[in-house]
Amino acid sequence: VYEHINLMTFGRNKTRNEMKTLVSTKPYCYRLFQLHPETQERFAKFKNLTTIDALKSSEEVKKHGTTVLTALGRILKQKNNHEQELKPLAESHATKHKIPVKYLEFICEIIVKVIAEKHPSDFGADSQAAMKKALELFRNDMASKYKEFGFLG
Ligand code: MNH
Repeated sequence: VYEHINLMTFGRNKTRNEMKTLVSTKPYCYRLFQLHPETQERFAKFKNLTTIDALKSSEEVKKHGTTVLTALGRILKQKNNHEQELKPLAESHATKHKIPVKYLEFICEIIVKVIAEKHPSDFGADSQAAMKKALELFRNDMASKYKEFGFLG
């Protein structure tokens, strides 16, 4: 399904490091919590971060953002052959962290928005649409795995 997704439009002439900078994580990790405070409640380790400033400057939040994007990047790169990467992620998010699909939708939306804001010339309408589609497929697969683990998310 991922074949038609031209994620490469987004990264065609970029080296790995340039891609990393492009998708720098800091701005959206706190934005999820800012826009959707209920999502922060799922993170025991971020309980002490009660102000936007604290969230913005937290190295822990930044580090978690990198963890998330690294995992997401690995999955997207596999273009649909992601069963092995997706399964443990779906399992932990269904049975341990209990993250509803709606929350995945929130973070995906923010990821696209932030990249578009930060890099308008590298991430135009086509790339945005491709990325949105890819993330939608990712969420659908997460949702069906969730069901296998008995979480209706
Ligand atoms: Mn998430 C941990 C990837 C969305 C809440 N998440 C992890 C880990 C990875 C990860 C990798 C570390 C390994 C593991 O526990 O499985 N998370 C993702 C990806 C997305 C994602 C790729 C979507 C894209 N996660 C979300 C959302 C929430 C969330 C949305 C909450 C609203 N995640 C968690 C929590 C942990 C976690 C809570 C555990 C954090 C900790 O205590 O270290």
